[in-house]
Amino acid sequence: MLFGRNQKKPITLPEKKVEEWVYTTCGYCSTGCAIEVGVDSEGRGITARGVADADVNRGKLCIKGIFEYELFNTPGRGTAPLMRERRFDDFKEASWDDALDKTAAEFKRIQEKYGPDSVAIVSTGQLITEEFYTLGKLARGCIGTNNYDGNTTLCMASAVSGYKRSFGSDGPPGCYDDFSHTDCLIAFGSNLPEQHPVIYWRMREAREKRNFPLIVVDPRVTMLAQFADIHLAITPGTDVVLLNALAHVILAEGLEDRAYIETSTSGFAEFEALVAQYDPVTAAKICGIDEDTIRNVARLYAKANQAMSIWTMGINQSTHGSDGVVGINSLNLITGNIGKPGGTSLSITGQCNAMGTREWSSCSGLPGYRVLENPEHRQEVADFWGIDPEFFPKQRGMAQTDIFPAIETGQIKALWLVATNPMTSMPNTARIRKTLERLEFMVVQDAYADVESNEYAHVYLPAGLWAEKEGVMTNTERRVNLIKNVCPPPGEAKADLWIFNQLAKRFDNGKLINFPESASDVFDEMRELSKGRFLDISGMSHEKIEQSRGLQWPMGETAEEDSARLYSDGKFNHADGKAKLIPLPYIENNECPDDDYPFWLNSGRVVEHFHTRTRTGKVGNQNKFSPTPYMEMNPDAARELGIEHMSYARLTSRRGDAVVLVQLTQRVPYNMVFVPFHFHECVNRVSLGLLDPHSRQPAFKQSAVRIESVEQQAAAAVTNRAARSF
Ligand SMILES: Nc1nc2c(c(=O)[nH]1)N[C@H]1C(S)=C(S)[C@@H](COP(=O)(O)OP(=O)(O)OC[C@H]3O[C@@H](n4cnc5c(=O)[nH]c(N)nc54)[C@H](O)[C@@H]3O)O[C@H]1N2
Ligand SMILES: Nc1nc2c(c(=O)[nH]1)N[C@H]1C(S)=C(S)[C@@H](COP(=O)(O)OP(=O)(O)OC[C@H]3O[C@@H](n4cnc5c(=O)[nH]c(N)nc54)[C@H](O)[C@@H]3O)O[C@H]1N2
Ligand code: SF4
Ligand SMILES: [Mo]
Repeated sequence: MLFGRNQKKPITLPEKKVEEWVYTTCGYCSTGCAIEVGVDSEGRGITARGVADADVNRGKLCIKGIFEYELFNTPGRGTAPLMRERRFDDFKEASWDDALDKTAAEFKRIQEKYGPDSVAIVSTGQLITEEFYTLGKLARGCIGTNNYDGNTTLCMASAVSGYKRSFGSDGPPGCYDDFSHTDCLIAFGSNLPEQHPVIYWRMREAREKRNFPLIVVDPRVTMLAQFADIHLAITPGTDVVLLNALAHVILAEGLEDRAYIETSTSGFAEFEALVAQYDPVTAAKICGIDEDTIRNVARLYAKANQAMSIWTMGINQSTHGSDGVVGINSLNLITGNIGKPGGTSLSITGQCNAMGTREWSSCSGLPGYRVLENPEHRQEVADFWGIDPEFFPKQRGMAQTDIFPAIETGQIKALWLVATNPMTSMPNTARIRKTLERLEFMVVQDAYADVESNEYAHVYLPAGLWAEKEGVMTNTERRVNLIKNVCPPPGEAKADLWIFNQLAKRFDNGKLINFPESASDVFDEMRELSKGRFLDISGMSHEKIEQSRGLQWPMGETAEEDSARLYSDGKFNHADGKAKLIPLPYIENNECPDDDYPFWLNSGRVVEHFHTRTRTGKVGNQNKFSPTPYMEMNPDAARELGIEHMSYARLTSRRGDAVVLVQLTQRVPYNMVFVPFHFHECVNRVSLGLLDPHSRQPAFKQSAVRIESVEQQAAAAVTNRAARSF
């Protein structure tokens, strides 16, 4: 018998008749890979490939991007507007006019009865930027509610808040090219190989060439941690303590960049006084990293010619999320590692266009990083749109995580969800259910009619997704890239831009404000509004963006090139031009394990699925690899509880319970379990989600549970329901 090579047949790809390749950008994660979709003679997307000369991905795609074109034909899509009088009645198909008339009429009725802010809008990080800008016009300029925010509060709010506190503005200062220049990298709470596979590939390639040390801070042994030189298995929620201790060692040993601190930062004295209290011995007791390792890492980082930090949800989703970001920024400020090749504080963004919503949606302010609190900003935008500035609120309204409690207390009576699925993604599902039942009126605007939150809607508006539409998105490294239209949305479904424009016509100010129909006309407005601002995009156009395979802001009108980095001149956006070093006292305020609930509950993601699986749950090549809700559990802990590998277990918290399949692995420590959050009626039935005081982001990664084994058959019934086989 022959083994090995001789026996292998060459791989053959099924012949596909591609007539045209259409340029797009991936609509899943924020890496921002450029994709070409192969379209056949009937205009159907039939295959895809990475764009070879796109700097971001250089021809690579991950498993989600490769099969994204299959979404055009997935079950569960909304193909007509739906309406019902009473919640839980059967939905009936409706015309667009009826659905939009009803929506506008109900918003107006409720606003008249309970005040303008009684209607809330919760949007997303997954629309196209031109759509975000248009939704902002509609929400701020026409509907006039102040309670308008996005699911980015679940995701990037801590990064935004931390950037603003340290540097005076949002906007990640670095780029992927920094991996090619760095001499040391720390990754905090970020599982790049699974969550940003192509950024990971860029990092790994750079590391193979230059062999810089990789330090991973994560309570789990993630795939990234497996490849690290040093893995710091931190006690959950205590990164701030580690960061204070690293700064302590750097200052105590004189390893800081004095010149940079003097010219480019303020607040050093207070910062130094605070970190003096966090010597490695004291810190080790709280954060669980031994004192010598803390010292070694501090020296390695500070002595590197240039060092960089990246982070994702392990930092942001904590009651100390914003402080964690500030701590990372301060580490880079005291070592002079901002705005230089290989030296940066780079938050790895989550959703494909979480950056676009921060820049242009007006969610927490006004477009182009303008704020409601600034009268000049209100005037500029009102003049540009042609409305009275008094129409705008004078300060920011509620964050997404405050909107839901305000529904509970009756302050908010109507809710419009745009491309977000809180029934699965918010903590404490039972509470969210009760909350949504209190609404007088709810609208869901989603690409999928079978999205769980739609159970509670009175009106459902079917939307196009990804390349069924057209426009730009901004990725983690501030790169604005283009999605071109591949095919129309299915049935009667419409692009979100069209839906916003039609709804605007039903409000008084919608007659004053111009709502262009094409994405490139909307882009022209954004370009105009961006002139001279930090996020200037006036030197870009859809054509230039496609030609360059994406351009990084700022790029002013006369600029010849885009900008790889921010703050390279050492000037920041606080009034004095300096970055702030902010002291961060640590107070333990999470729900920690105790005798009744002895395990940390950690949650996150797997590579195959995206969020609440409305999309990836229906793509064969994703769902088949990760079909069931499961839990990573340490074998030693399991043995003591009599729980076996591949058996079922019940997780119980103070909120509720969930049943999961047990995967025994040393990936998690003895007192922790990890559950992917992709499945409905699973981990978010038990999670708590205490809020960060600055960013209002929930601590999805820290709460406490107890665990017991469950009889096999009873469990299978529960998990099958959660896995919803499509
Ligand atoms: N395949 C896939 N990719 C995605 C997504 C997806 O759903 N699927 N979603 C996208 C989005 S929106 C986001 S926000 C990103 C998220 O990307 P990541 O943040 O990389 O992913 P998570 O799995 O949520 O969490 C990362 C790690 O945080 C660790 N962690 C938990 N607690 C702590 C702590 O106290 N300190 C530290 N240092 N670490 C901790 C967890 O153990 C986990 O390994 O992924 C994006 N990419
Ligand atoms: N326990 C736990 N919970 C978490 C997290 C965690 O780590 N642990 N992570 C949190 C994070 S970081 C995030 S970002 C959130 C994500 O939470 P969600 O935003 O609620 O989850 P998604 O499934 O991404 O929801 C997006 C919806 O938009 C729809 N959609 C996609 N494209 C379009 C479009 O172009 N137009 C319209 N109208 N609809 C579209 C999709 O079908 C889907 O229903 O979850 C959070 N929840
Ligand atoms: S890494 Fe992110 S952007 Fe790139 S193909 Fe995968 S999901 Fe899409
Ligand atoms: Mo996210």
